[in-house]
Amino acid sequence: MFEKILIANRGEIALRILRACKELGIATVAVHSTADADAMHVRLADESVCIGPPASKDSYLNIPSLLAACEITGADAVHPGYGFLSENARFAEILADHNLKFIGPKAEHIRLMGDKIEAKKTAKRLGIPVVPGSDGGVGPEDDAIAIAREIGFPVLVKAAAGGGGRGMKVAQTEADLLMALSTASNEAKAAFGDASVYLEKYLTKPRHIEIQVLGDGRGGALHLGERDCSLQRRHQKVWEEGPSPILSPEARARIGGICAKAMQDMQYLGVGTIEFLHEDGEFYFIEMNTRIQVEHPVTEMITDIDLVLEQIRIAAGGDLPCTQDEVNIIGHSIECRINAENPETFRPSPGTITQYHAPGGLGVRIDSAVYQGYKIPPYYDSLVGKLIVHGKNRPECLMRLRRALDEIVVDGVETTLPLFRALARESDIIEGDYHIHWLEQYLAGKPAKT
Ligand code: MV4
Repeated sequence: MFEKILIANRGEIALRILRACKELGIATVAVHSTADADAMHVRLADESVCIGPPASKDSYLNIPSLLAACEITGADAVHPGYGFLSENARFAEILADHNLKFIGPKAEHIRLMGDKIEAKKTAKRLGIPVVPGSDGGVGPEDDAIAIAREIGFPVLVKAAAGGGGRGMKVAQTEADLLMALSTASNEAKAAFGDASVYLEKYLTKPRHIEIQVLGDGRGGALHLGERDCSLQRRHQKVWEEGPSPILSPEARARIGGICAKAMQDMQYLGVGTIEFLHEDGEFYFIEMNTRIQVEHPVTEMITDIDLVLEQIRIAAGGDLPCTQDEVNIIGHSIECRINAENPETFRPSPGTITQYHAPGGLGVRIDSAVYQGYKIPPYYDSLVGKLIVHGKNRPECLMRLRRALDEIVVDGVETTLPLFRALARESDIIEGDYHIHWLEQYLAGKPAKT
């Protein structure tokens, strides 16, 4: 097992990783920018190193500074959390070159899944159902109109280097297609330095359902059920839950089995998420994420498997925690991402938290790194914390969620809590009747207060 882990992240996920390290008896090194000197992850770690000024590119993304921090403290492994360097294959390779363990998948798999065209080809080859589309990139030499006719309109132009909704354009008809291709390609070139684009059938009202997987890197792999992350705004997840309100145990076992088999075949190492769109009872692969995700607690609550702890154990060469037969989905869990933002305009609201009270009681979990008097800096994402609730079924989970949302206090900054208090009382939400456009339609129908 590792002796000392450097946590290359901040905020709630740094704290989450620290907790797993404590349980495993592993010493911890926090790194921080000058803006995060007062952060909770710095206080709770065994040691800390300041790695640069506030801007992420100069601190949390600064590879030479991180290597120096490992060297100074004698850390033998690095946990990247999510965001920042978590899906940077080059970082994983550089750590290996310095005899440091990257707590995450093999660099080749990170790189493969970072290219959405290659990821989709791999998924298809491994038997995962994919969205009908161009088999590979669509270049100037290709007859895009013929490909799109074959797929059927509307079609979606996606960037190979995109993901998370960046660089997408819908073409409703043939007349829109050439414009959509050039716009998407130019935007992709500007944003990612890679102009490659591909075409997919545009699904109009799907749900976003993702399967959690875990592999030992030697051909052993499990699936841990799904999370329904359809409630999003501008490609930012807002509310995640598991199991999906619309999936039967048979459908779960089927798609989960396909995903686990694919991960066995590629000898995947560590945690991963296979993202699907789901429409009319069918799953369509869109992307794979090779990191621990923000919403991982939903899966932890319904499987009782500590995903971050397992990430660390597996990176150190350990075995999977159980067999597929031993994975049981128990009850229901919902996570609300509480952001320091105006709940109507979503404008960030950094500043000092003047009053803070964490809710408690049966089935209530808070993953957060804030405290009363903490000043949320303006340089990073606006996540204040995650409220995660568990119940033996969805109605009980919603009941506990409403109670916890009424109890929590976060004053001094604006937060998205009022939005969650409203959502937890909406009939479509209570019935589980929503899709990827539901939240934006709901917000558009609720004019902002003057
Ligand atoms: C799609 C789609 C419809 N059809 N692909 C957006 C983020 C990226 N991961 C994939 N995305 C989409 N891909 C096809 N073929 C609709 C979206 C999409 C979306 C997906 C998941 C959650 C929210 C979304 C919001 C808008 C569009």
